[in-house]
Amino acid sequence: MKRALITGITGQDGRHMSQLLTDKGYQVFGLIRGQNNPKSQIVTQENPALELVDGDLRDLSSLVAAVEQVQPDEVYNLGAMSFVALSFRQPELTADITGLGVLRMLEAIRIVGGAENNPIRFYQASSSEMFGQVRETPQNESTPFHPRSPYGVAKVFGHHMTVNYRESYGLHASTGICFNHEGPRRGLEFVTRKITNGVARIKLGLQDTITLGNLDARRDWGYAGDFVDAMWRMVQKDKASDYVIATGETHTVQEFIERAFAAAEIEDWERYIVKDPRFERPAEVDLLLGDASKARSELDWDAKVSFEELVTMMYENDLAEESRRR
Ligand code: NAP
Ligand code: G4F
Repeated sequence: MKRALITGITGQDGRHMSQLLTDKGYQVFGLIRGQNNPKSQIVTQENPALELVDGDLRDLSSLVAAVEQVQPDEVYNLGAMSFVALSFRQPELTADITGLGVLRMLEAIRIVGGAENNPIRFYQASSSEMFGQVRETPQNESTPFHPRSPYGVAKVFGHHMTVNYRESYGLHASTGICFNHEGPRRGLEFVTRKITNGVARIKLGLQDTITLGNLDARRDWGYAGDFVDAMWRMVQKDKASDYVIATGETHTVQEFIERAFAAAEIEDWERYIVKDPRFERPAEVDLLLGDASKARSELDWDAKVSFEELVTMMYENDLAEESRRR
C-alpha cells in the first residue's frame, strides 16, 4: 500500500486529492495546522480513511516530524496562502507560507530521506499566476514568468526551488503549473464561487446583488477534479518534470457571470451586479490561457469538464446548499 502525505488537506485540491488517492488504494495522511482546526471534522467526515498529522508550512521541525512519522512514498504540497487579493495586504505572510513553505517541505524530505531504493516523490502546486503580465499567448512550460502579485512572486520562488532540488539532489520533484481550477469545494472568496453562490442566493430571494471588481479579466477555468488527476499522473512518471495544466479555453469574468445567471434562468444579469473598486487589485493579471500539449502527450491527460458544465455544477451545488440552510 503506497503512502501519501498531502499538505493543504482542508483546501479545495487537498480534499479532491485525498479522495482520489484513497480510491486508488493509498494510505493517505493530511497535514493539518493550528490548534483544534475547525476544518478537521469536515475532511475526516468526507474521507474516513484519511489520517491527520500536525504540521505547519511555517515550521520546519513540524514538517520533519510529519515526514518521519508518515514515511511517505509521495508528498503533494498543496498548502499555501492561495488568495491573490489577500497577498497584497499580507505580503510577508504570503512569502513565508507560499514561498518559504516550499523550501521547508523540500528540506524536510531531504533531511528525512526515504528508503534508498524508494526515494520520496514530490509534487509542487505551481501556478499560472507566475505568468502574470503574459509574454506570449497561450502560455506553456517555457513562457517566461512575470508575476503581478506577492502571491505570484512567492509561487515563482517555490517553483524554482523545486526545480533546483531536482537538479541539485536528484529529488523526484515535479511541478504542475496549474491554471485556475474550480468546483463546489472552491472557497467563497474566489470569484467563481462568489458568483455561483451569489446567483443561487438571488434565486432563493436571500440576496439582492453581487458586488465585484474587474469583470474584464480572462481566465482559463477548469474543474479541480480533473486537475488533481493530472498531478497524480506526473508523480507516477519515471522522470520528474514541469507541466502546464489547463483547458485551453479562456473566458472573462463577465462571461462566467452570464453563464451562471443563464443556469439559474434569471434574465438581465446587469441588474444584479454592483461594481466596487475595493475588489480591484493594485496590479491585475489580464489574460491567462494555457497550452497543455505536454501534459496531453506525456501524461495522456486532458480536461474533461467543460466551462458550461463547470458553471452549472457549481451553481446547482450552491442552490442545493443554500436551500438546505434556508
Ligand atoms: P485553498 O483551497 O486555498 O487551500 C489552501 C490550503 O493551504 C488549506 O488547506 C490551508 O489550510 C493550507 N494552508 C494555509 N496556510 C498553511 C500553513 N501555514 N501551513 C500548512 N497549511 C497551510 O487552495 P487550493 O485551491 O486547494 O489550491 C491548492 C494549491 O494549488 C495551493 O498551493 C494554490 O496556491 C495552488 N494553485 C491553485 C489553483 C486554483 O485555481 N485552485 C491554481 C494554481 C495553483 P487551512 O484550512 O488550515 O487554512
Ligand atoms: O478568483 P480569483 O480570486 O482568482 P485568481 O486571482 O485568478 O487566482 C486563483 O488562480 C490562480 C491560478 O491562476 C491560483 F494560483 C490562485 O491561488 C487562485 O486560485 O480572481 C479571478 C479574477 C481576477 O482577475 C480578479 O480581479 O476575478 C477578478 N475579480 C473580479 N471581482 C474578482 C472579483 N476576484 C475575486 N476574488 N473577488 C471579486 O469580487
